Amino acid sequence: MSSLGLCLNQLEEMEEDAGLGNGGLGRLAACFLDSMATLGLAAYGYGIRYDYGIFAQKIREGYQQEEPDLWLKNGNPWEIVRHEYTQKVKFGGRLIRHRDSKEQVKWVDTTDVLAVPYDTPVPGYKNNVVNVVRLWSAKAPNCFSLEFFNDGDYLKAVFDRNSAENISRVLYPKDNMFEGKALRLRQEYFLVSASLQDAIRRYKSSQPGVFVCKRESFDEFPNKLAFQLNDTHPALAIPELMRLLMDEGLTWEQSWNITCRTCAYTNHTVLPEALERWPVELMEHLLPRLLDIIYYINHLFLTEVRRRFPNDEGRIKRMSIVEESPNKQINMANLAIVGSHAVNGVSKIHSDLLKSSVFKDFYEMYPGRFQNKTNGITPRRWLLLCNPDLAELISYKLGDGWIRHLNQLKHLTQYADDQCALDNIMQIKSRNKQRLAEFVCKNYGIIINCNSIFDVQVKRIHEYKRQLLNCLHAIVMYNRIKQNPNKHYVPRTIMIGGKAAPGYHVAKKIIKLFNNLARKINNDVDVGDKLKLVFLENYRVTLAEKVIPAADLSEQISTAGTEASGTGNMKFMLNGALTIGTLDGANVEMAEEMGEENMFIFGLKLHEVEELRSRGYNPADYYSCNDELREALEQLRDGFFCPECPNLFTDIADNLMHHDYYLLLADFQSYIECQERVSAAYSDPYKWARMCLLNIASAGKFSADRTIEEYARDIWNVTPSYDIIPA
Ligand code: 26R
Repeated sequence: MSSLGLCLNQLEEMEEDAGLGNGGLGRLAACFLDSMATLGLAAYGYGIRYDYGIFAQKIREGYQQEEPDLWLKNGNPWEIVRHEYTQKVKFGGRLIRHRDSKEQVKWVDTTDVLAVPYDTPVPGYKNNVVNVVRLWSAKAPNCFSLEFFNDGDYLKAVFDRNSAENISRVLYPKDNMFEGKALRLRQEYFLVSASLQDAIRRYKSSQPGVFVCKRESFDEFPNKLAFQLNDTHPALAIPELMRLLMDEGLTWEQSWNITCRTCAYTNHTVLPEALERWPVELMEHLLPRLLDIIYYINHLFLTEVRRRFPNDEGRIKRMSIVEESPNKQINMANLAIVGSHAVNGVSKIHSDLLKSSVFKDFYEMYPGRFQNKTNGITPRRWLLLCNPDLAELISYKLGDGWIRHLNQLKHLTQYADDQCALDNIMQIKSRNKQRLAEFVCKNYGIIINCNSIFDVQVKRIHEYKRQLLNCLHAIVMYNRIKQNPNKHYVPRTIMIGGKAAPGYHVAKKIIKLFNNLARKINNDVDVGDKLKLVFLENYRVTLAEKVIPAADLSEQISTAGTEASGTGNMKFMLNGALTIGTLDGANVEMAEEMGEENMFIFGLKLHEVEELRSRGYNPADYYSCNDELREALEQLRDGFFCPECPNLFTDIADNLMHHDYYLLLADFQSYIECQERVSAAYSDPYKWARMCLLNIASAGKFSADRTIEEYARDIWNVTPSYDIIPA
C-alpha cells in the first residue's frame, strides 16, 4: 500500500458506514453477528441491501437537514453477489381455492419481484469461523410489466421496472413511530419471503453448494433451523412459513407445528405508537394469501382462548390478531407471540413489563413462553477496536482472555486502589479526550477544555429519551454562572448527538434548541471554558467509536419504563465513563453489577412513575415551587435563546408546562442535584478514576457473547464452541 502511496488510516477514514439500520435494534443485530461467529454458531443475518441507508445529517443554522446516503457510490469491496441463489417474491394477484381446503390454495396472477442476495463475511474473533450476512436487493424480472410490452409500450415497460426495484431503494428513517405505508409492507414481506425460501432451499440440499434436493422430509426442520424475529418487522415469517410448507404438501397441523417450533420473537419497545398494525385492506391487496392464512391462525387461536377463558369477550378483543376498530388491522405483535415458541424482552425490567402490562393476557395464556435476554455489545468493536490504549492496558494487567471472556474484567478490581493503574486509566482517557477535542475543533470550530467533564448523550432524538432534560440542565448551569461568574465551577462540555426522524417535528426542534443554547453559551465571555455545548453532527457508528472512548459521563436519562434496554449505556461503561441515569432498561442491571455507589442514579422509579400517573400528574406542581426550573422555562418561552424568532421554543415550553408526558419536570430537581454530585466526584480525580475502574471491571455481563450463549441455550437449542477450526 505504501508503494501505491496509500495510508491505511486514511483509507479507513474514507470507508462509508453501512448505515442499514435506525438505531439500537440494528446495531444490536450487528453485535450479535460478531458474537455468533466468535462462538462458532452457524448463523446467518438476513436483511435488505438498501441503496440508501439512514440519511446523512447536516446541521444548517442549527437545523437538521437530511441528505441521501448513497453508501455504495464507490463500490463495496466486502460484498459478493450470489445470482445463483436469487429468489422470486410474489405480490398482489388473487386466490383460487380447491374445495374448502385451507392447504390447497393457489395464489395466481401475481406480480413477481426477484430478490438477489449479496453476501458479506462476518469473521469470528481469531477462530477461523466466517459466517455471512445476506442482504437482498430487489430486481424486476425480465417479464415484468409485459402487458404494456405487448401493447407496444416498450419504454413504459422498462421504466416501470423501477416500481419493483424501489422495494430495496431506501431505509425508512422512522424509529419508534409506526406508519402503515405500502412500500414498507412490501419491504417486510420481500425480506421474509426471500429469506425463508433460501433457508428451505438450504435445508433440502443439506450439503453446501448442492442444488438438488436431498432431504424430502420436513421432520428435522425445527431441529436444524431457528428463526429469531428481530422485533415484529419480519413477523410475516409466520404466515409465510405456513404458506411455503403447505405448498410443499404438508397439512395445516404439520405446518403449524413446525412454524411454532422454529420461530421465536424478540420485542424491542413498549411504546404503543411503535407497535406495528397493518391495515387489512392493504394486506388484502398486496398479500392475499398471507391474509387468508392469518385469518385462519386467528380463528384457531381465538377458539383456544375461548376454551381457556370462557365468557371473557374483553380478553378476546385484546388478544385477537385481527383488530376490528377503529379500522380493521393486523396486530403484528399478537401474531408474533401466537406463532412463536419463545418471546423475549431485552432487559430484566423490560421483560417484566411485557409480562405485567403490554402482553399480560398472553403471559396468562402461555406463561412458559416468556423469557428475558438482557442485551449486550461486542467487546471486539466496543473496546479492542475503538479504544486500543485501554485494551492494551487491560491485556497488560490481565492477559488477553477478556476479549472472548469479558467476565475476566472483574479481576481489575484488584487495582481499584493502585495509584499507578488509576494514573494509567486517567492518562488514556485524557489522550482520548484530546483526540476528540481536535476533531471537534477541526469540524465545528469549537475549542473545548480537556479538563472539563465530557458529558455525552448520543442516541436517536426522541422525547422519551429526554434530551430536553439535558438541555434544562445546561440552561441552569448557564444561569448559575451568569449570576455568580466568579464562583468556582467544575467545568463541563455537554455534547449531544443523534438523528431525528425527518417528520418528527418536536425532535427536530430539540436539535435546534440545543444548537441555539450552544450559540449563546459558547460565545458568552462570562462563561469562558466553564461550559461549552457541542452538537455532534451525523452521529453514526464511526463517530461513536471516536466519542465513546473520550467520554467521562454517559447520559442515560429516559423516563423509567420507556427504554427497553439501551446498549450505548454499556459501551460507555466498558470504556470507563460513569453513568448518570434513571433506573430504566439495562441501567438497572448495570447498577446491580457495579453497585449503586458507582453510578449516579436519579429520578422516579418505575412504580413511582406508575403511581404518579394514576394519581394524575400535574407539571405545574413542580415549576411553581422551583425557581430555577421556572426561570429556564420562561427563558425558553420568551425567546431568550432565539431573539431573531422569539416564539420558536414557546411550544416546547408550553408542552412541558401543560402536558409533559415523559415527566421531565417531576425528575428535574433530582437530576440537577445528581449532576451536582457528579461535579463533586469529578473534583477528586482518584475517586473518579476508581469509579471508572470499577465500572469497567463490572461490565462483563454486558458482552453480547453472554447474551448469545443464553439465546443458544434457552431458545435455539444449540451449543457454542470456542474451538479454533483449521484455517
Ligand atoms: C415500525 C417502526 C416505525 C419502528 C418501530 C420501532 C422502527 C424502529 C423501531 C425501533 C425499536 C424497535 C428499537 O430500536 N428499539 C431499541 O432496541 C434496542 C435493542 O434491543 C434497545 O436497546 C433500545 O432500548 C430500544 O429502544
